[in-house]
Amino acid sequence: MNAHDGMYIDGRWTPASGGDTIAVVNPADEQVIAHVPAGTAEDVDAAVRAARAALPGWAATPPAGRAALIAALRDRLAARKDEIAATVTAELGAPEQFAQQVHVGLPIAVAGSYAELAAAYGFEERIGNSTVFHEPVGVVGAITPWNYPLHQIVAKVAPALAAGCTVVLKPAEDTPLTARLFAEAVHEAGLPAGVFNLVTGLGPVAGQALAAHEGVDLVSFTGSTAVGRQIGATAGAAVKRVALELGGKSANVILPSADLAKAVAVGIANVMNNSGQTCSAWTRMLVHADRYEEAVELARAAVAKYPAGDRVGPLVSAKQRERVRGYIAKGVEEGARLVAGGAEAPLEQGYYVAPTVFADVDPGMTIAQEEIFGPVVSLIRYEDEDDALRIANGTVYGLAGAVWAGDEAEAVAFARRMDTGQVDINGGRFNPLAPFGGYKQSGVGRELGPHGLSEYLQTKSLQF
Ligand code: TXE
Repeated sequence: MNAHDGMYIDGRWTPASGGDTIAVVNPADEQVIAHVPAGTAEDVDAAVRAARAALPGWAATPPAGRAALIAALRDRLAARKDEIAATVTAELGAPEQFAQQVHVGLPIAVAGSYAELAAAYGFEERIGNSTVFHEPVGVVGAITPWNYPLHQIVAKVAPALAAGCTVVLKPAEDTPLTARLFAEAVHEAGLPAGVFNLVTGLGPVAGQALAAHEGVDLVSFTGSTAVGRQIGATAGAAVKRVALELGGKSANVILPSADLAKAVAVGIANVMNNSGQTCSAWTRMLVHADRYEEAVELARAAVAKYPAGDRVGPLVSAKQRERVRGYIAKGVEEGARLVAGGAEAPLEQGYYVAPTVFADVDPGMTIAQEEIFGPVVSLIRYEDEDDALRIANGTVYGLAGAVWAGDEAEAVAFARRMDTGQVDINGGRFNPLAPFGGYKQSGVGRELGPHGLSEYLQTKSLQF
């Protein structure tokens, strides 16, 4: 067996305990490109044992030592940037440039930020007559989705390592090849054996076993709300820490004073990126009634610049494509006006969905309430600011959002009233240190920056 056909456990490529494998499919041409082992509960157990054994040594490594190894990991990822980007393109279908810049560029920046934070973080503080130590939670079970295969891994593993935790990763079954390259980078960086372990496998088998394992102290999950609920319940019953990053239905609120053409163009691009498979995507565009038809025409023109194919890649799987097409059909059925796109397949081969814009979307419609996770934007009309706020806050989710206004202070005032974890003002700019995570049913906990690091810590206070 090729060493890399196994799992990465205790610093070694280890054969899986069972013979089952998972086929990895290129969603652009529907061809099988590889097989990976389908890990079992036994494999998960071996990985958790390795992580437990490595915990005391890693937790006791001074922060500067942990920082140096995270920096080495960042360097290894950067050195293999092209190969990782090509792998993301092959297993997710991401357009090449987007794979390079976002899928790989962003996690390299995040890994770099944790190399710095590990060294600089205040793991010890004085409060009155007490000394408070921020200590690692322990063994982390990380369960990641396929939509940003490398970023989702780095956003969990880098802060966990910075905190002094050890990790068992169960990546999504659709995109395990990027996860294997990450494990290779960990190995090349020289992290001690057992500090990071990888078990590929199916969610209900390997994922379930990891979430339920009594040797895991914290489960960090990103994925669907349905699975997140189950994981939260399991963790609650075992009284163990849990972090959940779930779905979103983010509002892009364009106030009357905004530059409408810019807001609509950037809003459409935001949802077309990654074919709409972004939990923070601004899928509901809220426009004042007076400028609504103008916005519809701008959206029609903007989406025409994003044809399915090179610009907008396929969805990750046939399952996701059918799900998204189902939502588009539902939108038509419930009476929304199709401005562009539709449920028909735009290309003969590959899991593509036509970039789609709906107008006359009522805030209560299914397409305005549920996460579609495809290149679909809904334009919703509002009458005044209070109405816009009611609509923006009127879903079970609260992950992200955007506000556009002529005056920044006006946009900020509106953003402060939104029930959501992150808001971009007049377009915003990605900040790898800003906390990311949900209000309401979008999740529990935060990722990125110092807030993301603190998720992996627990406090101990000594009184003098
Ligand atoms: O998610 P799953 P799916 C949303 C998005 C998408 C929908 C379905 O709306 O259309 O979820 O996607 C593992 N115990 N998001 O079906 O199943 C699984 O192996 C433990 C939003 O792909 O939740 C994978 O590693 N683990 C999102 C991970 O959970 C289990 C990103 C996510 O898969 C498990 C992805 C179980 N019982 C989808 N079942 C975001 N928030 O970014 C599955 N898994």
